[in-house]
Amino acid sequence: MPEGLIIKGVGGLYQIESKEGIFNCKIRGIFRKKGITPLPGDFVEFTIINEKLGEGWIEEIKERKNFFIRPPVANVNMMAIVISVKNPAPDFLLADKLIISAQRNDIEPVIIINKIDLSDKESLSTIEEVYRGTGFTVIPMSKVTMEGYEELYREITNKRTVFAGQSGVGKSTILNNVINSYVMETGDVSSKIQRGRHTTRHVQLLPLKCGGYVADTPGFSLYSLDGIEHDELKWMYPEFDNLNGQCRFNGCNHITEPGCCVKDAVSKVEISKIRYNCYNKLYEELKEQYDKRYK
Ligand SMILES: Nc1nc2c(ncn2[C@@H]2O[C@H](COP(=O)(O)OP(=O)(O)O)[C@@H](O)[C@H]2O)c(=O)[nH]1
Ligand SMILES: [Mg+2]
Ligand SMILES: [Zn+2]
Repeated sequence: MPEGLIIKGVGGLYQIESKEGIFNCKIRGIFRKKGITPLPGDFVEFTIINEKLGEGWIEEIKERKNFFIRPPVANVNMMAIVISVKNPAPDFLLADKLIISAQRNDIEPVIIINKIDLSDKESLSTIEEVYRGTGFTVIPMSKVTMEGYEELYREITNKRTVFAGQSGVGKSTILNNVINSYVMETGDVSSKIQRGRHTTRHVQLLPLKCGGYVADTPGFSLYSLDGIEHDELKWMYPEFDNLNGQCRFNGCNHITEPGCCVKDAVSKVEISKIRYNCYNKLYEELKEQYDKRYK
């Protein structure tokens, strides 16, 4: 049976990219009965009804590595987390939530510091400093100087990437520039018209020239950290992980425990105070949820 990737779904019709070409497929009723809705990013098996018209049926949805409901997309393996140097000022807490969500879903985070044309070198390096210990890729970018675009393109090549971050940081601007420079022309032209209206709530995977896809979404933000326990949070901070086992107490959560090497590293400015403060806030949030659950 032919296999393919759903690149968009509108009104019960799913566009599938496959070795056999592009097909518009419906889904068998059995999926609806089971409450399964195919998502862009799903790998599927399908049967061809009409080769010429490119029509078919989705017969099977392969197991997902991850999926999101808002925006609806599956099997993401790269999340470009966008903050801007100013207008708006960086929301480090939201960035951490997104980074954690990415890590939990086995998605590689890449951090974009956008609008660097609006900042001096010093403010930029202060922000870069926050993520220095994480090991994540950080890309300073600007639509004015076009800095960072080549590097971003290298990072997202052969990946399925979503863009996430606070409103106004420049996600649509970056995505549009990426689409203009790096998305294959042979794609669906109607997608470009839709994009202009900025009203689409549908996700579309756009094929990159050198392989991979970017997801054109109405924006991806996240306000909760469902399903993570307070005492697991520390594993989501790679710069703490490096000091693993060096605290006085086994299982130290790096909050109020004495002899904590993480707090030590923060006071020596070896770990970013901003990251540590975000950790503290999120830890408190999760601890509160935990305490409520077990009261
Ligand atoms: N100075 C400057 N402005 C930018 C840059 N990128 C985006 N903007 C502006 O920031 C505003 C919000 O951008 P938009 O892409 O809509 O942000 P989104 O809400 O994250 O999708 C727009 O007025 C953009 O022109 C940049 O690199 N430098
Ligand atoms: Mg936008
Ligand atoms: Zn500790």
